[in-house]
Amino acid sequence: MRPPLFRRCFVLTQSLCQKDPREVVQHAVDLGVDCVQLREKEMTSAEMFTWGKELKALTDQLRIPLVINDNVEVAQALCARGVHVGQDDMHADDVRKLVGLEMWVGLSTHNLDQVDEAAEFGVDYVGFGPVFATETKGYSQGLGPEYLAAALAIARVPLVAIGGIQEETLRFIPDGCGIAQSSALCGLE
Ligand code: 3NM
Repeated sequence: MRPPLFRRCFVLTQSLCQKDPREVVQHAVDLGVDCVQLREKEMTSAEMFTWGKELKALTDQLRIPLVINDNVEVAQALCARGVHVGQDDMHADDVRKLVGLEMWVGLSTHNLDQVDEAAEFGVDYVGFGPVFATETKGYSQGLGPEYLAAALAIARVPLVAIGGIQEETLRFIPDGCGIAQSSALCGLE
């Protein structure tokens, strides 16, 4: 399998941050974050572009990639490193056709079939979750670390575990698996 593109992704939503999100990003990078995904489901494209432009300048300065959740147009306008889509967003195949080969395409997956088929869509990595229960997305139960290990075993592209990954749950994540975290990092003081 190809090596991971990043090891620890900060899934950033401005409204979840306890402090100025710019400071939170800086702090997260000091803790080892090597990718930021901008996930702003409530913002208009224009709002996302304005905020994303500022964030892009910051991530460029910090020399880490910026990935945009769901909005291909904003990702392209910002010259972001990648775009991440869910199962109900634009199909990963169509995203790839739009963005070409230079931009990363990431896809959220939630079961083994989705992990297996993702490679056919030419994605660069898959997110897999929720591994643990998480209030961020309203999941009261996670898929569990054993199912994560099964997903990792069949994945043909790098896999990033997501959902409820906190200090206490980190030790259940197998080697070779990237992680993506939202609340654990948005809550940084
Ligand atoms: N996607 P936290 S779980 C954005 O299962 C997201 O695909 C998930 O936030 C998936 O780190 C999730 O606070 C929430 O649990 C991640």
